[in-house]
Amino acid sequence: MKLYTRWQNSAGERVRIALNLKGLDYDYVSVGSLGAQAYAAINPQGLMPALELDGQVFTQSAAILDLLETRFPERQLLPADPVRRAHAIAFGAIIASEMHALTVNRVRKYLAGHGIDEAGLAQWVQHWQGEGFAALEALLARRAQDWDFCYGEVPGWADLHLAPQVAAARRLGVVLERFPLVVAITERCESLPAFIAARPEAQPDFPKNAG
Ligand SMILES: N[C@@H](CCC(=O)N[C@@H](CS)C(=O)NCC(=O)O)C(=O)O
Repeated sequence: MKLYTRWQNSAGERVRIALNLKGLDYDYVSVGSLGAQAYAAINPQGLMPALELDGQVFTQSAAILDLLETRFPERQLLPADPVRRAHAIAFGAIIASEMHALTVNRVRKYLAGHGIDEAGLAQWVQHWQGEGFAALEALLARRAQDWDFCYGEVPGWADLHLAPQVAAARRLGVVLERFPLVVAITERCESLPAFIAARPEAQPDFPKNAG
């Protein structure tokens, strides 16, 4: 199994955490080591991550996570209970489909190239991240139980979306004090080997001069 990713790739970090939680070995392929054309032949969208499994390439982190969940079911990432499962999927979708999609680097670059200045960009990021984290915090506050992780006593689908998004928000200067449950659960995740090994600084292509 090959994972095409890059050290700083929060969608890829979700998949790295999932692979680690499931205890699956994989080959890390740094997309930077391939030319853009070579990678476009692997993933026509040119985005990371992509997963190669059984001779096929799979793209989009949500689809990759679903594939891993069904193909390697031994350590389930989604709760078995259908209600909790739906909440966990919704939680991940808020992050992947809305918060991340609206503030990802290429969107910020596009806005910057279309007359939005630095203050406007910061406002854009604060708005979408703030709105997203407020929804996540509210969802966590109304859970059926005060679990240690988002939707259970072990980390899973929702948590592997949350931790990379919090890290990205911190990089973008988003203030998270208003979201104590988000922060507490993220800190719990950040102390676990599966999450630590997925962090940007733990990746083989992490630049030596990066902070
Ligand atoms: N919806 C996609 C998002 C993938 C995505 O936007 N990846 C970013 C990095 S986190 C990327 O490849 N950026 C490179 C680029 O925009 O050229 C997924 O969940 O896999």
